[in-house]
Order: sequence, then C-alpha cells, then structure tokens
Amino acid sequence: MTQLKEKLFEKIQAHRPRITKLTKEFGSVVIDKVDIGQCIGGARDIRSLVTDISYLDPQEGIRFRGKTIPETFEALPKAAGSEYPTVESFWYFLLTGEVPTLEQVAAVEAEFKTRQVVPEYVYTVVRSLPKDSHPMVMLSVGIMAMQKESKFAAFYSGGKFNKMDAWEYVYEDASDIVARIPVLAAFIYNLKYRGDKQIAIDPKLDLGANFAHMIGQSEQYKDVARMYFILHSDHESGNVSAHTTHLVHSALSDPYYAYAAGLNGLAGPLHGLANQEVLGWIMEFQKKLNGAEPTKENVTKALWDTLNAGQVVPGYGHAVLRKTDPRYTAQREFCLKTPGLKDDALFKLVAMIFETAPGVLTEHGKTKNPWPNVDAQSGVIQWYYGLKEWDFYTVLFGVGRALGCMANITWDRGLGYAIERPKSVTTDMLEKWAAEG
Ligand code: AMX
Repeated sequence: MTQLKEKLFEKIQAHRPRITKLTKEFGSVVIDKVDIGQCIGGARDIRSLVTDISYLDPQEGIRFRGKTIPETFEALPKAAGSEYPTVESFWYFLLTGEVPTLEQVAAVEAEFKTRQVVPEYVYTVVRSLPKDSHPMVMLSVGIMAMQKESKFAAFYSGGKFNKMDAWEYVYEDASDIVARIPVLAAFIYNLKYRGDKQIAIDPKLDLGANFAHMIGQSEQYKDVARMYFILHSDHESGNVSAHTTHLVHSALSDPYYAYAAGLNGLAGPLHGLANQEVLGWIMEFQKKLNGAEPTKENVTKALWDTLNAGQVVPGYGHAVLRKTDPRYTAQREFCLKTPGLKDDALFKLVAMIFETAPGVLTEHGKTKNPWPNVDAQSGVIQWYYGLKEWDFYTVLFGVGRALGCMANITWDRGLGYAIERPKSVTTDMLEKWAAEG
C-alpha cells in the first residue's frame, strides 16, 4: 500500500463508526423539510447529500476540507519555484483532510507517474470521432473507452466482492483517472487544434506542469494549470457533475462510468459550458465595440440587450452562492498580480462587467445572486496565454472536477453509502397537498 492509501485507510476506518452511529441511533432525526417549490424547482437547497470533501457556504463560498481557497493555497506545499501547490499535494489533502509533507507529495507524484499512461486504444477511439465533435464528447468518450481498465469492475465481477474492501478498488480507479485525464485532455487539444501534433509526457514534471508542457504552453502557464485544476475541483456534492458522478457510482457502476456521466452533465451551458459561453459573449461584445474602450454605459447596454433577448448573462448567478465566488476572486487576483495580464484589454472588459453586471442583474430582478461565478473570469486567463479555442475550456474544468468527484466516490465506497433513490410524486398529489394547505 502507498503512504496515501494507508493514510486514507486509517481515516476511513476512523470515520466508519460515526456513520454507523448516526444511522443506527439517530436515523430518524429530521434535518430538513421539502416544499412544493423545491420539488418542482430542482430540489434546490434540500439537505439530502453527505460529503466531507468540501462545503459551500452561500456567503463565504467554498471550503475544501474546512479551508477557504486562500487558506488552501497557503497551507499546501508548493511546486518547486512556484507560489502554487501541486495538484498532487491537493489530491492528498482532498482525500485525507491532512496537509501533506513534501515527502508525501513526492510519493504521490511518483505514484501518478506510474498511473498516467493512457492506453493506446483510447487514442484510437477518440481519433475515430468526427473532428468537429465537441472536445467534451472526446473527453467523455475517452474516459468511457478506458472503462475496461477498471479495477473496481474486475473486483466486482471476480466473485470476491465485499463492501469493506470495495473502496480500495475505487481508489485505484479514481487515482488512475485523476492521473490520466490531463494527458487525455492534452491529446484532445493537440488532435483538435494542432493537427494531431502530439507532445510526449515529461516524466520530470508534476501533473499541472506536465499538462502545460503537453499542450505546448509557456513556463508561466504551469501555475495557471495548477491553480485552475485546484479551483475547479469540488463545490460540495449537489452540483450537476458531482451529483451525477455520485448517483451513477451509487449503483456500483465503476468510476469510469460514473465520471463519464459527470462530464456529460458538466457539458451543459448552465454548468461547465458557461465558461465557453462567457468568452463567446465577450468576443461578440468586443466586436461591437469596434476598438472603443469598454465603459459603464456600453457594457450596461450590452447586458440589457442580452437580458431583453431572454438570455442569461453567462458567468453570473449561482444556485447556492449569494456573493462573489471566491474562485472568481482567486483568478482575478492572479490577473492583477501578473504583469501584462492586468493591463490586458479582455481583462479590463471583464473587470468592467464585474463593476456593472451586479447592478444590472439586481435591477432586472430575477436572479437570486447577481454576483459572478467561477466562469466569469477563467476564460480571460486562458485567452491571454494563447489558449483561444474556447470550446476547450469545459475540458479544463472537467480535468479539475475529476479531483473532487473521484475523492468523493472513493469516500462513498469507504463509508458504504447506499444506492441513491429519492421518491417521486405526481402532479395530482402536489395539487392535492396544495389544496389541503
Ligand atoms: N442572467 C440572467 N438571468 C439569470 C441569471 C443570469 N446570469 N442567473 C439566474 N437568472 C434567472 C434564472 O434564469 C431564473 O429565471 P426564471 O425564473 O425566468 O427561470 C431566475 O433568475 C432565478 O434563478 P436563480 O434561482 O437565481 O438561479 P438558479 O439556481 O435557477 O440557476 C444558474 C443558477 C447558475 C444556472 C443561473 O444563475 C445561470 O443560468 N447563470 C448563467 C450561467 C452560468 O454562469 N452558469 C455557471 C454556473 C457555475 C458553474 O456551474 N460553472
């Protein structure tokens, strides 16, 4: 067993009695009630999922394992010569809740080197798709094609399945997926936008740095990749990608099936595709500006044009958050401290939208949250570094989101969570209950 797996085992064993006690002794304690609005309205805010990986406070934003984003960045060991932690150190932290030592991080990095090789047949499958397939289709198909590698599926069908050990096999698949998905994503990038000119893995580099290397990016982009993957990793478990992954895995579908499903949810414009939409929206607007500076007046007009056309302003609003998303803030701060980026025309426009949109959305009066979410800022950074193919942005999100989804389902199996099966009712029933008051 690796150090990380041993530590995880220790943590899971310590946690199991808490779940057993809660279920056996306090199973009937009521923690929420459901109204008709929530039933019709996407189960919003109903407390019915459990995760210890992250928690989303509507005012404060995300905490990973109890730490805010700045606290997480501060606490974790950094990549050599960088202000940002490696994805590997973050993975250790998400899984165990403990800040790893440099030695523990090095062990995860070494482990990932042995896991990161994507089987050749996966590339053949992805290459056989039409070149104009969306890169999210390619990513999802690539993960799905890899399913035959699943150690969990082999364990299940091998006749020795037992609930206590099942997590170990999910951990193996989860780690393989986390280590391989950036390599698969880089392959897709090169296939789709660089005439299939592939760049080999550099085994000396950590996960984020290697991704930057494999898509032919600059030294500076290594930090962008590390920051981006960590920021997009997890947002508690009710969002579409995390929830879908959890739901599908709850049927004991292996992590490949589960994460391909999660990615398909991430591909929706109200979820992960929003970052692509933000850039599209901004580019349209920039074209209309025709070289003029963005001002409060012209940005206000563009926002109203979008709203009056019955469209949403991409990158604004959130199902849970009621303040500026700290993931937005972390990326904005990256822009402000990066020479060149802080004076970039696109960044200035995004900053102007940030000044203007909350007021416009408040006046519009529909959204419960007029503040920006993670997607309002991320495309600008990618664009600045030359990653201008914005339909690829959701793939980057999907690489990051694998960390949270895979940590979550490893713990789901460790704690033996049940198959998910909420109850549905009919409209007749709702009307009857409505009439009864
Ligand atoms: N622009 C215009 N209208 C908006 C809006 C926005 N940015 N955000 C919400 N609204 C509207 C909704 O469409 C809804 O209108 P309706 O009553 O006519 O259906 C009304 O405001 C109430 O919605 P809400 O309760 O505030 O939001 P929600 O929980 O239903 O939806 C979200 C949340 C994110 C889907 C929504 O804010 C949205 O569509 N935002 C734009 C897309 C986006 O940025 N998505 C990314 C989210 C983060 C992520 O997952 N990556």
